[in-house]
Amino acid sequence: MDIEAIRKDFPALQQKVYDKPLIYLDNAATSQKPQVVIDRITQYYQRENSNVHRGVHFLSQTATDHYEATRTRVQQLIRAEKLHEVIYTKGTTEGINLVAYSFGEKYVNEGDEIIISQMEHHSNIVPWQMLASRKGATVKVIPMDETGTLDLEAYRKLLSDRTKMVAVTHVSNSLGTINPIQQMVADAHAVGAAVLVDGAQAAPHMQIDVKALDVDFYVFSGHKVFGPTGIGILYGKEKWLTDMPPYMGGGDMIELVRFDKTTYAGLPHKFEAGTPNIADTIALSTALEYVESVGYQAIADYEAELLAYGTEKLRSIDGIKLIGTAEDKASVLSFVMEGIHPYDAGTLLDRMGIAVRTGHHCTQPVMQFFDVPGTIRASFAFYNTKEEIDKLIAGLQKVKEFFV
Ligand code: C6P
Repeated sequence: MDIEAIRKDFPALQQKVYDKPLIYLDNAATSQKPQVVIDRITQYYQRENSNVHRGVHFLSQTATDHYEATRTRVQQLIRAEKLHEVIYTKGTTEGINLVAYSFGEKYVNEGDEIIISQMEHHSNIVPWQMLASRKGATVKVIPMDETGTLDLEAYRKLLSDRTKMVAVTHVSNSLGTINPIQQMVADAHAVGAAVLVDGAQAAPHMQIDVKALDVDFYVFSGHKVFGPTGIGILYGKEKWLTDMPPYMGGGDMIELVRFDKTTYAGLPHKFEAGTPNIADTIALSTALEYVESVGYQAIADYEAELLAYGTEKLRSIDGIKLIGTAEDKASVLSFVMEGIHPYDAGTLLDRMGIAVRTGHHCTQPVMQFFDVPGTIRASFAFYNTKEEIDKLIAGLQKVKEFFV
């Protein structure tokens, strides 16, 4: 990979903040966008702007073609069997809420159980709690150990014929842990439970194969895969989506509307009410094409190098404790500094031009488990470099000198 050439594709990486070259290490929150993605959005508004699925005129048909072409690209990328198993959402959060509501409405009843894990993002906790309280169901939690690895033995014990859904993250945003999804899916299916995988942090780092994983639902956000905000993907197996009720009512999701009875459109439109986010959906395809041109294997190899390098460097600083040391990890480094609040460290790093995220990262139960108020999190993308990690390490040394 020619990192210098790749970096030139990302205008945001060229800037200075506080007169220092920006070192962007907050990719788990959102990644930067290559110029081709920005250009694609502009092109849509300059020349193609019109509503989709509604007009017979040239612009509407052009927009519809481009908008639907993204679905085909996603289908091919994630190896979904059917095109209509790909549903557009606003992002991961909406995808999970859609499934929790709609799957829950159809399949979850009083006394049923939903299994999540201790390392879930709030987006994969709260919708299930809301469903459980609506239906009189129970949410059970798979525990993890001190390295941030799920206890699969405990998971198997939680599974029973009462389990209707297992909702688990593919990659933890605050620990970096990569969970053994294929195995977890097989275990869940053995008791007849469906599985939703939160792929928000996996999609930027690896090619997702929903067929090989055999997941029932898989969700991710465009903005973390170098695409725009406001567009996400929900993959669902046809057998579930067909029988699940719509999540929202409105235009584009209907077949016939009568005051006495309304019938719904087929998949995928049943789940896509209202004028969608057309420009960003189209530009998501450009983002995915860009990532594919860099190459998933090259990305994985390079990010593994960055992770190993960063881990070793961090370990060399006294008073730093890594949070999340599982064997299988994505390029996320979460840590605390003895005697220094993460927020203070983050604020000083910011003044050096280094963008990290500090706090609970929307995973309060993880912070509770490790008994920390929050962590400092450096999350790498394929455009980051070892030189940037060196600057982070030098920055952390300065933070230490400032406070100690
Ligand atoms: N995590 C982070 O800094 P949305 O906001 O819908 O695009 O994604 C929500 C979400 C769900 N699951 C996981 C594992 C996530 O990491 C996120 C988003 C960001 O870690 C913002 S809190």
